[in-house]
Amino acid sequence: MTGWLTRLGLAAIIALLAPALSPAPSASGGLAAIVQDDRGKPIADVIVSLTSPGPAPGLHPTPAVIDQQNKEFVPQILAVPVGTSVAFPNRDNIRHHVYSFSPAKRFELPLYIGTPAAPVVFDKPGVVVLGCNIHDWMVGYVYVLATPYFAKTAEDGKAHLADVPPGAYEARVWHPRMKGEPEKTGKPVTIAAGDPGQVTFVVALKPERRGPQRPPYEGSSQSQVHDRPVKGGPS
Ligand SMILES: [Cu+2]
Repeated sequence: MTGWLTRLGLAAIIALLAPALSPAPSASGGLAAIVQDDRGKPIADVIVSLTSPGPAPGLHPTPAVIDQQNKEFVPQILAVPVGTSVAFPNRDNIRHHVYSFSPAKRFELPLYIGTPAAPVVFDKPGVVVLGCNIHDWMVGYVYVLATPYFAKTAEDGKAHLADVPPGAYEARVWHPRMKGEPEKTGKPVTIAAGDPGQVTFVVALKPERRGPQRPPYEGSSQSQVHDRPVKGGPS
């Protein structure tokens, strides 16, 4: 028993020391981004991304999750690299019916409780607007990027992009309610090893629409296919 405890203690000490013992990270840089409106108010949930004109960097997608919780998508805005599989577990005790008609990923997860059998693989860059066929107000976004370098701003409007190889990049921002195209937000930035660069974006958002809404169907005639089921009861 004592030996076991000693080993446990040793393991804990090693775990604590490991970050200090591990080799120094390879020379890479980072970028501190600040996103605010024209009055200097920070804007949260903005995706800041870096693209470079050079050879496409390797993407290392790791599985992600968007919950349905209290009849909302959580997180409401998720940025992922191309090739990411996203699971859509339903944490509510009512059924959801998640779908998207966006060109970057059309899919449908018919009425379900719990976790659908297969996650959805987001295999093309672009904005994927999520909806639920039962709950009109449920709207979410998967922003699929062809770059591994991106981050989402926190409540203070700040995002930090770490582990970016030094070089010349273009920084862009995206938010579902942003006025204008993300391509037009581009700012040239230079990432230097060990010296976090800084960039500030001033972004204008369209007013938030409250109340029941459906995600835009982007011109799809299929928008008529999903007639609303008759709503009844508390769902
Ligand atoms: Cu729903």
